[in-house]
Amino acid sequence: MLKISKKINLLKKPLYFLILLLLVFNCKQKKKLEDIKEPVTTRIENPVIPGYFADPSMVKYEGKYYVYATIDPWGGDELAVFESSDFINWEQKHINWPTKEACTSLTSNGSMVWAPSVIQAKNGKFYMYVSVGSEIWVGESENPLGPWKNAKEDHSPFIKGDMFPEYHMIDAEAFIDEDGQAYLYWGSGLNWENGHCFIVPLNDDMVSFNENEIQDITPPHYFEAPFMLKKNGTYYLMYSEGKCTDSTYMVRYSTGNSPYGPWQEGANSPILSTSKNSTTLGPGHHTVFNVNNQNYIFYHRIKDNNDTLLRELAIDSLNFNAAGDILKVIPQGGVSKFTYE
Ligand code: FUB
Repeated sequence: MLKISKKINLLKKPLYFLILLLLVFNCKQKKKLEDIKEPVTTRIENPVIPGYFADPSMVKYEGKYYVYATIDPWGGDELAVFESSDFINWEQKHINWPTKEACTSLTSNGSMVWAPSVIQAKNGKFYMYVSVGSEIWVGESENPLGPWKNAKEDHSPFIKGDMFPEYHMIDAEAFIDEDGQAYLYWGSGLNWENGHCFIVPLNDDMVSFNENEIQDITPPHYFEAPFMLKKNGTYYLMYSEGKCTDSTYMVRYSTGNSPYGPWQEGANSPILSTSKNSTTLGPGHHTVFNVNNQNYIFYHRIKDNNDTLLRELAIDSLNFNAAGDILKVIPQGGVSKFTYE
């Protein structure tokens, strides 16, 4: 009996040895794989989101960034909407409103869904001001991804296309001042000329205003895409000049001491225009946001304008000098990665 079990043990020895060898090999392989670390992404590269999109607006909410943009060429039946927690990896989402179908009125033309501006108001809700059919519509939602609805009970446009027939009633942008007062800026020109910028203070509900309070506050060299930025008590009205289909498109700014101006064109304006090598072509219709005390300009640039207009989203740092002038943006192909704030 003893002899037999000894024999079996002898037979088992090489097997044990083989298993041991395999275990050691496996551990070494695992260690090797652990040593091959994933490359650490340290930059947000342009284009920020693959694909053809324009006129970006961005909100931050509960650890995520939400981007809303025009689908190129010339808008779609809906907006392009994206969600990200690091501004590098994006997931496309779909929201129920605005659609071309839901935002069509007796005063609309055939233009598609364009140029959103989304903002979170004092009441915590989100409001969207968006151009559809060359008029401005207002929507509201509890969450950046909806459900959204036309905030006007009669489902009519917020700014009708025929309000000022000599100008283009598009490109709305909301701004909430430090005292809590909200304003809406909007306006462009027709046939690429004579762009005008209008402002109206919004009522506390964010979805109504007094028509008698509308003012034309057009700053120097304005065409469209207003964006208001307030810093150290100065109001920086930023906007685009030129034709958004070619290299003449650029970002300018003027400063004033109230949301209404009066405006003086800023030093260094235009601050962002077509670069010498044209990698940045016709940049414009931007938004500005601040993360960890750094301002960023988030805009579109032309990728292709041969047969049709295809634009893509780009980001660069936006900086000021000691006198408060905005410095010219020299496109860097992106920015260093930032952490959510
Ligand atoms: O995307 C359509 C139009 O192009 C926008 O309304 C303009 O600002 C220009 O970017």
